[in-house]
Amino acid sequence: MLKIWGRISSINVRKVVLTAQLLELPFERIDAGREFGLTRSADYLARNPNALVPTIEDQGLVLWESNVIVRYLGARHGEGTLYPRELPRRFDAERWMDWQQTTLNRAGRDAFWQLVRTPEAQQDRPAIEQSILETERWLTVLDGHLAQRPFMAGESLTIADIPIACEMHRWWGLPLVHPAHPHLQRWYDGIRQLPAARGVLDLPLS
Ligand SMILES: N[C@@H](CCC(=O)N[C@@H](CS)C(=O)NCC(=O)O)C(=O)O
Repeated sequence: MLKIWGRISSINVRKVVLTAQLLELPFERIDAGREFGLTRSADYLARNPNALVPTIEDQGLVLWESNVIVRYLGARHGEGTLYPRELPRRFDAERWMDWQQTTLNRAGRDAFWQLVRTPEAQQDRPAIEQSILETERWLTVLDGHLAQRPFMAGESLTIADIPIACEMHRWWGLPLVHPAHPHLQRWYDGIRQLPAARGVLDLPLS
């Protein structure tokens, strides 16, 4: 059975759990990271020398890097559905996954860490404001993209939607006044209502 190491409070672990649930794969999740420790044990380091979560083991294959795990699970268990067969569509999806990690996540990190994981008296307001400014720029890009198509890479849900849905769960969970992005909201609501999103996109942030 697929094994997933990582605490569910991590956005990167949530991506993997959401993928497994969308693919209806049986899996075992082992809490690891932050308050759960384990990531510095010799066993864990042998699987993931970064001492970070998530890590998976599937049919003897050990993998880390959340978006790579999403790609792998899609390729192995969801070819033609979550993982597009046609190269133009597949790489369209791939592009948005890299964009999530390099652009959207980077923009939103400071606001998340400051507002959720930093005591109020120590919060860095200018860093929060900058993070909001940058993120809103990218949410406008997403809203325009989703005004033209139902899902990130076209007509149906693919691997591209997973990291971005997890990112939106985290961003829209922040105690901020959020400007409206109607197309992005419509897309996110559709994913959040899927049975596979339970225990992932309905969790409070911590
Ligand atoms: N690029 C990696 C980042 C992994 C990462 O930074 N994981 C964080 C949680 S989101 C972590 O392990 N933090 C330390 C901990 O939880 O102990 C991925 O996408 O998997």
